[in-house]
Amino acid sequence: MSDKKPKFLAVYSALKSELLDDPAFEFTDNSRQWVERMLDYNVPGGKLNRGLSVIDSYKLLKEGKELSDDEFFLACALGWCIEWLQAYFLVLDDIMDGSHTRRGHPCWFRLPQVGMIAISDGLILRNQIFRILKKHFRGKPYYVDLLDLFNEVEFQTASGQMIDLITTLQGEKDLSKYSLSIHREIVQYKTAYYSFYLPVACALLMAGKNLDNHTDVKNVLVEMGTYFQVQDDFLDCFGDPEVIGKVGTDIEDFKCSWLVVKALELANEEQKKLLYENYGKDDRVCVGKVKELYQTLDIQGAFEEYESKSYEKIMKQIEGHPSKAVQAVLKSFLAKIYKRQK
Ligand code: DMA
Ligand code: MG
Ligand code: MG
Ligand code: MG
Repeated sequence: MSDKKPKFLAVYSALKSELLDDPAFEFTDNSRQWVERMLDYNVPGGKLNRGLSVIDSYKLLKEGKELSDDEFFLACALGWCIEWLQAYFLVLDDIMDGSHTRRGHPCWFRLPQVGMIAISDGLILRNQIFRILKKHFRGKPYYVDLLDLFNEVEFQTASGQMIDLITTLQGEKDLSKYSLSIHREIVQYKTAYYSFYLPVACALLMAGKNLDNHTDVKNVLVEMGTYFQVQDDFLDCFGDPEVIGKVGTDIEDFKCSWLVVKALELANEEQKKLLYENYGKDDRVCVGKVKELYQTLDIQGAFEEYESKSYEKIMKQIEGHPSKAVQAVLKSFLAKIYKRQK
């Protein structure tokens, strides 16, 4: 199905039209134009992996049976709810991280007319998820479970963002406090649940499954999500901005990134001192020194080792799963992200 993406994008247009005609709010031309521009700028421009994963997962769970038009639309709508959730978190994340670019364009809040209106837009994006769910899933037997799922995952992600941010306060006091276990906790919460567990959980609910019976799938997906965020940390420093569409800010922001944790592990006393003196400074020269140290310590090599070990570990976990259909879902996910450049 190579025409999946255009069909998925067509559902975006349909959902957007519905939201712009939401009878619960009296739109003016002005507010309607604002929301439309805000949506087009922030929702559809990413890789769409999370959204498309819902369709793929649902298909695999149906073991190859063709989806009806209705089923296809619903799987797309859930996929878009995840893309909306992601847009909401990214709009706010870019403010909090002081980022400049996203998906090859200035971050939404960097646009002169937008600024802190972006916070309001984030809230609108968040609320629209539940407008979409209400309109299309209210009558479904799994509606309550769907609401609960989105609420739980949003709570996990927001909590992850909080610890991502407050951990830097500790790092500023004593960088050597950063550890793999702190890093793991942050990335699990801020990234793994919404990016990996949520799409599959949506598909499971649509297929009439009870999520309580699928904690093993959840564990594999959380492991995959963790690996995905380590890649994100790596690309923040070593990725090509032209390819990833954003310029990294983790070093300037004092983030508890996988790279700095690894560097602390490998550095001698002198190199640690260099890190203490230059990490977390919004200064080109300091950032350059940190990057240079990463090269000296061959953090790139350490990452490659992590990447292949992690791949093997996840593959083993997947192959231990009793269902071939579930294995296929998980393997297709892993294949999509293994050695990704963006
Ligand atoms: C982002 O982590 C996590 C969420 C929930 C948006 P990040 O700040 O490393 O993401 P990015 O590198 O895309 O700004
Ligand atoms: Mg960020
Ligand atoms: Mg962030
Ligand atoms: Mg990042």
